[in-house]
Amino acid sequence: MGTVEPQIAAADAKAQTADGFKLVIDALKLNGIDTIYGLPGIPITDLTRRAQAEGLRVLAFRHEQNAGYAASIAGFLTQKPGICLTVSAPGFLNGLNALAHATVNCFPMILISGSSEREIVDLQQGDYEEMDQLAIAKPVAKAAFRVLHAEDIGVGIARAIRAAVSGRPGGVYLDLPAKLFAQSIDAELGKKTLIKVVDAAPKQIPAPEAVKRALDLLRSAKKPLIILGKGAAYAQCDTEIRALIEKTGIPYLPMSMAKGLLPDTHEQCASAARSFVLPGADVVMLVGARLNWLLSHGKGKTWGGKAAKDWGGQKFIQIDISPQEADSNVRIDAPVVGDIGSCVSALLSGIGSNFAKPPSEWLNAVSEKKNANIAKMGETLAKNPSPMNFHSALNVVRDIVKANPDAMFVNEGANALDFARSIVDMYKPRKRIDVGTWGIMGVGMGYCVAAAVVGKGPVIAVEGDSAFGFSGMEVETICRYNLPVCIVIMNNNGVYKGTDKDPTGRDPAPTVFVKGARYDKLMEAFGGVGVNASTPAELRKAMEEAIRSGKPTLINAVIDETAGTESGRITSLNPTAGKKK
Ligand code: ADP
Ligand code: TPW
Ligand code: MG
Repeated sequence: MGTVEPQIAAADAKAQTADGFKLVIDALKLNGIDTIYGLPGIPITDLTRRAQAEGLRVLAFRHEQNAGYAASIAGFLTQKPGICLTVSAPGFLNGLNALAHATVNCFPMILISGSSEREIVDLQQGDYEEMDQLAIAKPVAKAAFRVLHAEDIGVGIARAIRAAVSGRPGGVYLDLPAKLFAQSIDAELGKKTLIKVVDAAPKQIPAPEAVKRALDLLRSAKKPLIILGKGAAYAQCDTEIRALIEKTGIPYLPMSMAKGLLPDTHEQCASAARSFVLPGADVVMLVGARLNWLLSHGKGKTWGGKAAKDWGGQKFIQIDISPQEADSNVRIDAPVVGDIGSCVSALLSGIGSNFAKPPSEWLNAVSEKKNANIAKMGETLAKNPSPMNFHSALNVVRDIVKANPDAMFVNEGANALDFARSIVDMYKPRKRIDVGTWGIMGVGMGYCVAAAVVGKGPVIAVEGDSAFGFSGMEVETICRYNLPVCIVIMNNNGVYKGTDKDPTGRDPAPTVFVKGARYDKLMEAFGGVGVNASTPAELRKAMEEAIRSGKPTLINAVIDETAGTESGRITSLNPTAGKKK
């Protein structure tokens, strides 16, 4: 027998080692992660290629922020951490916005960024894209880790997954320096270092006395109200939540991303009587919703308080996984800490089958108010003004969503958001995704990509023309992957309105854009379908065709530029010159 050919020996040796790239990919796969949202470049280009070769879906974006938003909402929709992959310094910073967004919204996400050489970064010797990314990520992440050695990749990914999805979900940063990827270790040894995370988001059972306290309070109520937040949507215990609402007979209010947990047309839905039920209720049960600005901090006139900072007379029950959430704005009389599935199940067993429905005076008053408001809205929607306004355009969207209840609905803008939220009914859980806790612009196209990839069905996006601009280039991504996304731009020539003027007459006003812009042409540039719609009939035809064909479509809906209001429905938060607080 001769000696082994040198090339074969080298190949054999190589076959028995695993490099950093492979270990990262294997660790993700081992934990059921099948999609990466990212943007390639040094040092992660090969990671994107090899992940694709190994069967992961790798969706490449035009800007990391949009990849990050996609990852964050994929986390919300699936309860698995959405993965965003970026290059170092600038790519990392572009992704960081989305990481902060994930943390603020309680979405599980992992931002994985390549980083430069530690020794050079730490001595600040000016490496390519040098930045201490770990330190920068920490304040906006739920947790942040760095892996320096190939044999620690398994632990690094396991810790990142656990941190992202356990307890209150959030954004996790994982720093992978360039040198890590090239490190090779024995393949068998490498395999043993990988961890398949067991029970990543353990159930958290509420204490029986907390459940009893909450039920006692609920039973004592004369005017009870339940508020469902996006935590309730995230928890994926839709049947239990529906049973809780229906067995108690209590009116409920869905926060925007909880719309559809029960159909918005449900008789107990009090959305159309919001300004009546909030100040009117005596006991309010919050299910996965924080008393932040979106609920006026639980106080002030919205809640029947005499002045802006006065508490109303309500008592609160709060179901939340975070033990620190209670009392963050007003007193919580009955906190129930645990995961929503376990908490709602515990409440349901306590309720049994003979819970006394709320007094009929309360229920009648709520439905009277609600019916009057719905009738009023019906009249407005039936009008057909020229040019088209938000109402007449959204009346069409409302019908299309009703006919396609499984479609994902993405929504951002100011007026484009506020009007759509109240006009477009949702019929199924986790179908509406929007600007979230920060009310940010820019989530639109990233959300569309993730919604199409995760939801596997049609996506309808209603976008303000300003909002769309933040992520508009991703229409190329939507066309490239041929996703069934129908984008409707509410084009009113600007931010809130298109009518502002520069008092000096020199420039366009800061809130206005090119008049009569044709966003539909942008879509055509990449092979998608572009339609300009000036009437509800044209809009309807184009949306129906988009849903039928499944082709990437952008409809430029021409909206009366005078129709909107400043800041949409949150005008009160907008400080204007000379305004007294
Ligand atoms: P919204 O904006 O819809 O009012 P928030 O984002 O303010 O909702 O609140 C969501 C809340 O839900 C957070 O306080 C979070 O801790 C909580 N939460 C998220 N997931 C769960 C879960 N699985 N079980 C219990 N609470 C959860
Ligand atoms: C990241 C401030 C809130 S709403 C909005 C801006 C710029 C755009 C409103 O115009 P649009 O909607 O989208 O055309 P419409 O229908 O009222 O005309 N930067 C970020 N987030 C926010 N929220 C802003 C700026 C803002
Ligand atoms: Mg606009």
